[in-house]
Amino acid sequence: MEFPTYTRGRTLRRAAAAVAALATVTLVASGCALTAASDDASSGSGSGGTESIAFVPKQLNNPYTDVVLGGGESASKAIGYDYSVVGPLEASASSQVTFLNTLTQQGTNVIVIAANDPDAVGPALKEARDGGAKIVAFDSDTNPDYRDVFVSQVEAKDVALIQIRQMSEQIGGQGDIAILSATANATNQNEWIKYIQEEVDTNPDYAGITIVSTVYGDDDDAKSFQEAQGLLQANPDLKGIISPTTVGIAATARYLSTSEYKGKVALTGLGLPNEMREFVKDGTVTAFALWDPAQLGEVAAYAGQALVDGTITGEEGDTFTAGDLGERTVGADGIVIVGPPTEFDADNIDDYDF
Ligand code: RAM
Repeated sequence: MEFPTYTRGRTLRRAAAAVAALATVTLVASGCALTAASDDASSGSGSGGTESIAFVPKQLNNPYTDVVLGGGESASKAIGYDYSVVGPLEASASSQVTFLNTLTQQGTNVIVIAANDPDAVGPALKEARDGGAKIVAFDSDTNPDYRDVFVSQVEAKDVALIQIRQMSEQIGGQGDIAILSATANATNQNEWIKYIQEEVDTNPDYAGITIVSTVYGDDDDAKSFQEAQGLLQANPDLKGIISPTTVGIAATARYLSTSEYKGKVALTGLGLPNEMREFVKDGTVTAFALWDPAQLGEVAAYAGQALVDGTITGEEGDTFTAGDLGERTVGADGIVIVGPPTEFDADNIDDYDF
């Protein structure tokens, strides 16, 4: 499954936008002033009659986030909203609360949040909504009580099914495997892991597979690397690792690539093609999956606009147009699916640039 040609061109442009977003984020991080990093410093959030949209990712220093924000920024510009990004440098449960409080004080019209914890952000989001803000969750959902819609990359169960299938194919359906996740509270990670476990427990195709351990690299490169190393030390018979996080899979691949396990212990999960290319080419990784992260940011921005102008309220069946990406429908529980997932391997990885 590949993105159509028009999407490829857009992807390349978005990669450039992501670099710009990264530059912004780097400035913010190095200044240790984690405040709004607007495109145009003179256009404060919510000022001058222009609607404002603020993205609050799980953490700033994450290459995946940068690609999502590239899409969010270009769509925000297209709809004429003041765009900003604020967020923590690490993805701990309550790390986003102070940023949300500031956005509420500034009267931000749309808050787009990837939640580090479904409930820790609840009171701050409730206050934002009481002040009139629309809340779009993306990537990692909040408790549904605290947002208007959740823009989900792909159906959560499908994300899990791809990963366990790929793992099973790579280890011949037999053996002990482990999961190397992001943070322990992340809604998206926990949902995917739940469905992977459910498949292993109930699908006869996976009867020969046992998940022996789940560890957390906290979407921190060094910690993820150490956790990968620890998994192999603690489980000498391990046949494979599933890492449903771009940070985790890249760090695990780096560890495996120079270890005695290279080519012997399978690794799959969710990765950025640009970070995984060398490990596919050197034989550390056979196949992994992801969606187009920029589209996630784009659909989230358009969903925010549709909430502000009243096109949607978050009810099932509501529809809105996400720019060139076309019409999207709000499904059950206020979930909007971006899709589709793509599987990457040696044959197609050079076709992608994100
Ligand atoms: C990491 C984060 C993010 C997840 C991707 C696949 O960058 O954990 O939440 O969606 O991986």
